[in-house]
Amino acid sequence: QFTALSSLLLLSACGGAQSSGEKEAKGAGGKVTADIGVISYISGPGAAYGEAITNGLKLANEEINKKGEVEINLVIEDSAGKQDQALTAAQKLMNSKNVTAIIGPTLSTEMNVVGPEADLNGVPIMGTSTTAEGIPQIGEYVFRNSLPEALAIPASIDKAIEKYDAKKVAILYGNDDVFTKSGFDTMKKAAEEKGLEILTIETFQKGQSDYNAQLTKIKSLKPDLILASALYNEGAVIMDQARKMGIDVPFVGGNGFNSPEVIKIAGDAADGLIVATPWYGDKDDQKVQDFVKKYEEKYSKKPDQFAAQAYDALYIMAEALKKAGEADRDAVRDALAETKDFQGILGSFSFDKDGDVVMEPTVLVIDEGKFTVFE
Ligand code: 1QQ
Repeated sequence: QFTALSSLLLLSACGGAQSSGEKEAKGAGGKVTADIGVISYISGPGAAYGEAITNGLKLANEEINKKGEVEINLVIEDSAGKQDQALTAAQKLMNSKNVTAIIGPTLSTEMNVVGPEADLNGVPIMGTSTTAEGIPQIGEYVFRNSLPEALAIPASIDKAIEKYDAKKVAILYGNDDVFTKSGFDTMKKAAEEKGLEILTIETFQKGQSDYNAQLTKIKSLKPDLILASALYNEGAVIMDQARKMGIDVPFVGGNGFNSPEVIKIAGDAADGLIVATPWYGDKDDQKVQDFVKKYEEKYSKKPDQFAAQAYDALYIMAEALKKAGEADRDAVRDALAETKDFQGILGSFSFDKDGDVVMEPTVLVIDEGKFTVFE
C-alpha cells in the first residue's frame, strides 16, 4: 500500500525539488541532461555584450551536445542590462525545477541583485563577464570565470607606465554602476600604489552623451594618461569627444572597453586605448584558432573576449555536470567549486576558495583600429 511515509521516502530519494531534473539525468546510458538558464544583456545600449555571450554559449552548446556525454538545453532570458529585469528573469529560471544552474547575468550591477537570490535559493550561478570586486564572495553558489578588474587594471597601468613613463593621471568613471565604480576604486588604488599623481577624478552617468565639462577640465591639467572606467557605449563616446578636443594621450580602460564595439563607435579615436584581457584571438594556439574559425563560420564575425569567456564557461559547466553525475543543484555547485586546471581557450583555469578566478591577463592596445598585444 502506498502510504504517506513511502511517498515521503520516495520524495527524499529523488532529492525533493530536483526530482524531475534527476529523472531526466538518469536517462539512457546514464547521460546527464540539464536545463541551464542564461540571463544576458541582449537588448538595449549594451546588447553587443549579450550577443557575444549568447553566441559563445550556443556554439559551445552545439559541440558539447554533439560529444554526447552530457546534454544541455539553454534557456535564454534577456535582462536588457537592468537590475529589475535580470531579477525577474532569475526568478523565472529558479522557479523552473528543471533549471540546474544559471549562467550570467552580464553586468556586475545585475549580479549584485541576482547573486544573493540565487545563493539563497541554492541555485549555482556563474557570471562570464562580471568583473567587479566581491562578486564570488556574495555566496557559495556564486561563481564567475571572468578576469576581475583587480587583476586586469594594475596590469594595464604597469604597462602604460613602462611604455610612456607616465607620472600624472586623470580618472573618469561612471558613478551609477557597480562595475564602473569598482573599476574606479581599483584604478585609484593602483595609481596610488604605483606613485602616480592623480590630477582629477571626474564622473559621469549611464547614457550621458556630452562629456565636454569633464574633458575640458582634464585637458587643462595635462595628464600623461587617462584612466577610464566605463561600459563600451559611454567609453567610446568619451574617447571620440576627447580626440576631437585634441586630447591625444593614451587611455587605460577597464573590462567594459574590451569590446570591438569601442572601435566601431569611436573609429580612429579608439587608438591608444590600453586594456587587459585573458582573451587574445590571434594567439598561436590550436584550441584558440579552432574556436575562432568555428565562430566565424557560424556568425560571420570574429569572437571577442565576451564570446570566448562564455564559451569556456559552458564547458566548465558541462564538466561540473559530468562530475556531479546528475542534474542536481547542490551536486553541481560542489563540482563547480572543485574546478581545477580546466584547459579552455582562455588558458588554464581554476577557481580559488571564494569561487574567484586565477588567471593571467594579456595587455592589449588599440593600434590603427585593431587590438594588438602591447609589447
Ligand atoms: C561588469 C563588466 C561589464 C563590462 C560586463 C559587460 O565587466 O559589469 O562586471
